[in-house]
Amino acid sequence: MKVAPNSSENQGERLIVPDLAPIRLDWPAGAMIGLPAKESAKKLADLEPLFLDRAAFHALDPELVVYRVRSWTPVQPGSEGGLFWGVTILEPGKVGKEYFMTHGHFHSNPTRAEYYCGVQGHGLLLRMDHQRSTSAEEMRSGTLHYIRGEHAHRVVNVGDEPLIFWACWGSDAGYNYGAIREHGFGARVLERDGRPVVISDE
Ligand code: PAN
Ligand code: ZN
Repeated sequence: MKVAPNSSENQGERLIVPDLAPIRLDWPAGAMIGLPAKESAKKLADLEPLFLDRAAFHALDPELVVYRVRSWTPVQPGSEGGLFWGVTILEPGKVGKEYFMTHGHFHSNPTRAEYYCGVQGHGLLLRMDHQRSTSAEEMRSGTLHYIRGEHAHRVVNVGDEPLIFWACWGSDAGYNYGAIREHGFGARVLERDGRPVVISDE
């Protein structure tokens, strides 16, 4: 709907000029239509130090795409007070007994929280504080997760179909991958007797 700037209904009002193209989401498919969404992919090779079973890791194709992230960043990364929007599509699979997972990160700015929202598949959201206390929470279609700014977060696909979740986070949240790359999380998710179990990694 367009409102004419000088119609009798809005005399004297200042109109906001829309500077962002409208977009549509295909929620269950993890698709964003009609915007300059960026897509990035993480391959096994990008996740090299994270998995427990080194031999199993090296037996797999390093070019295998483990997950894709589509994101919309309508303001500059790092600008204060803006919001980013994105979706992650995490493939099913395992390295040895360990399920495919995202790299995981702390936000550089620990005051910047995030929402995750599951739309397809079965996953576990791992959260970890700076004392390495780690918890796991089920993700399924319809689950909504509020992640505190100070908590590291990683998602593990424990199902047999792609796990799709949407996310909203601050444009000045930033990513700190280093601590996770070096020390991992306080727990891992492994398959035992056909079921996922969360085991301490301390
Ligand atoms: C998400 C993640 C996305 C991929 O958008 O960046 O799921 O996970 P990694 O960044 O750990 O590879 C998010 O948490 N943004 O802040
Ligand atoms: Zn995050």
